[in-house]
Parts: sequence; structure tokens; C-alpha cells
Amino acid sequence: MTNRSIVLAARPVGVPKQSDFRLEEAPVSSPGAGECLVKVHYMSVDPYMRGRISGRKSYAAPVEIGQVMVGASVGQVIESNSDRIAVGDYVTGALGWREYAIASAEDLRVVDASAAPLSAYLGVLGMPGLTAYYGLLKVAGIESGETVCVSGAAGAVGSAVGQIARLHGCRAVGIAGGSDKCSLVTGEFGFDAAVDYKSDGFFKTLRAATPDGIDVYFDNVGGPVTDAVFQQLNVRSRVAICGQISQYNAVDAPVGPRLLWHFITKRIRAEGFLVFDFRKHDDESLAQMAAWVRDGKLKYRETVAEGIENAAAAFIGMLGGANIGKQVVKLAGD
Ligand code: NAP
Ligand code: FER
Repeated sequence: MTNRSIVLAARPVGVPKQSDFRLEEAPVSSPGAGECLVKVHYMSVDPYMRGRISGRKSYAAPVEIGQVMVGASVGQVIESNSDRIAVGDYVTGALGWREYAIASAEDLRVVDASAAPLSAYLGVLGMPGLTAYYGLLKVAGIESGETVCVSGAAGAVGSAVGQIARLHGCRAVGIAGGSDKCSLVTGEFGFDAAVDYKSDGFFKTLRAATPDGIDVYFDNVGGPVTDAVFQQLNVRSRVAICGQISQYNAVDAPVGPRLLWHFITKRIRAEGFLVFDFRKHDDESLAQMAAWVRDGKLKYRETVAEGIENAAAAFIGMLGGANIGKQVVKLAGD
């Protein structure tokens, strides 16, 4: 059997290009003691990967040139040397951009393929869904009746943020790019309002959509969108700094947040967070998210690219807003 994988060919400058990635082929090898061989069905492409290929040191080591791209995948075990995981089990883990992956059973989580489509374990029932949950409930601390504003509202994290806020009795206002995404945010995702940051008069529309101001801002994007939101923040409001995607492809250091005087006069608290900080709560949190999905209270969308050869394009497209909901790459399965 041949294994195809995507390696980093060059460090991107600015917006990543197809030529920054290269497809490689090698025979599939056999799992060692305590390891499983997984046939990948879906691969995730995520914004954080832009940081991992930049060469910058962070919570994790960067991907080196020639190394296989990092990322979470979900698939089926086809060989197992573990007592805990059997052939046929569906699992998720950090398997990288490859069609077949060998991983220690300890690094794999078994998922229930009958409870949700496999791809959901990379989105609403995976890292992005948990990010929405923790950002709201552990970092911002939302209370019923508050107005919660989220940027990147039509994306994987953002679409869950507004719905979880509403499940807690909050008013949810989403910010997204384009009228189609905004219709989805108020329609299928049921937010109270959506504002298109690409339209003329964005700030005026945001003000109209938040007549009582904003109590919690879940920031996925930074930049000019966040500049606008800061002006609508209420006294004692909280900002959960989740992502700054508008800056990820920046070549020069961006201008810092300029509107921090609002934080003084309104005693605003802002806190950055990483989803991994809350890992010990994952089982309980995922059970809650799965129950909401099962009961139709938490909706999700996915944009599916097909084939590992299209993974880089899917990643580049997602950074530019081509996705609706969670961007995944389908490699196998029905
Ligand atoms: P996503 O929202 O599904 O996809 C990225 C979206 O970003 C695009 O669809 C695009 O939507 C938007 N975008 C791109 N450039 C933009 C710009 N210049 N200004 C405004 N919006 C822009 O991605 P995701 O996986 O849910 O991640 C969302 C954010 O959460 C990212 O910043 C990510 O880094 C962060 N995150 C953080 C953690 C953590 O632990 N802290 C974990 C997961 C994700 P539009 O079409 O609306 O522009
Ligand atoms: C993300 C953005 C940034 C993310 C993680 C980070 C898991 C962490 C970056 C760093 O430590 O440098 O979307 O998702």
C-alpha cells in the first residue's frame, strides 16, 4: 500500500502558496508495540497551522521544511497492537496530513461513529467546538441576558459560540464576511443579528445591532473588526481573545490595538486562552456538546474538500474565507 502525505516545502511569506507544500509517496509501514495503523477518513485544516509553518517558536515546535504537516484527523483502525483499541474502531488524533498514520494508542481517542458523522469530531465535537465552549464558559463567563458578540461567526468556532451563548440565555450578535454568511448566521445558526464587516457602513450596522452595547466579545479575527467592536463594549465587559486571523499572514508587524482607553474607562477585562488549557474538562464538555447536537440545539456546517492533493488549497482557501463552517478534507469513507 502506498501512503501519500503533504510536507512543508518552503516557509510561506504572506499568504501561503501551493508551492509551499509538496505531496510525497512512501510505502505504508507497520505499527509497533502499543501502536495502531489508522486509515484516515477526514483531515482537519485549521488557522493555527499558519503559525506552525512560520518557524516561530510557540507552545509547540514548528513544522520543519520537509516534515509532514501537523493536524488532527479522524479515521478507522486497520491494524492494532493495543489492548484498548480494536481493528474497526474509529479514532481521532494528531495524525498529520497523511492518508495512513501510525500512532500510539495512548494518543488516540475512540469516537462514536453512530452518534455523529466522523467529520464532526474535527469540528463541533472536536477542538473548535471545545474552543467555543471554553472561551464562553471558562474565560468570558457569560450570564443570561448579556449581549455576546463574536467575530468569524460563520466559521467553525464562531458558529458554535453564538449558539452556545443563546443556549445560556444571551443575545448573540455575529460578525462575518458577506451577506451569504450573515444570512446563515441568523438563519440556520439562529443568532439574533449578523453584521457583514465587508459592507459599507459596518460600524453603523454593528451599533444598530447592539443597541445595549456588548458585554462579551469573543474575538476570532482582530484587526479593524476588533477596533470597531471595542467601541461598543460596556462597563465591566469581557473580551475572550481566541484568534487574530486577520494578522496571520501579515509580513510586517501589525499596528497594535489602539483603542485600549475604552478598557480603562469601562474597566474591561481581556484574556487570551488556548483550548488545550482546559483539557481536563474535555470529556464532560464534549458530552454536553454531543447532547446539544443530538437534540438539534447546536447546528454545524462543514466545507469538504476531496483528496489529500487538495489539502493545501483547502487550507489556503480557509485562511481567505472560502469556507462556511468547519473546513475538512475527505480522504476516504462513504
Ligand atoms: P474559521 O472561522 O472556520 O475559518 C477562518 C475564517 O476567518 C474565514 O472563513 C474568514 O471568514 C475569517 N477571516 C479570514 N481573514 C479575515 C480577516 N482579515 N478579517 C476577518 N475575518 C477573516 O476558523 P476556526 O477554526 O473557526 O478558527 C477561528 C479563529 O479561532 C481563528 O483565529 C483561530 O486561530 C482561532 N482558534 C483559537 C483557538 C485557541 O485555542 N485559542 C482554537 C481554535 C481556533 P470571513 O469570510 O467571515 O472573513
Ligand atoms: C489557534 C491560534 C493560535 C490555535 C492555537 C494557537 C489551537 C496557538 C499559537 C501559539 O501558541 O503560538 O487557532 O488553535
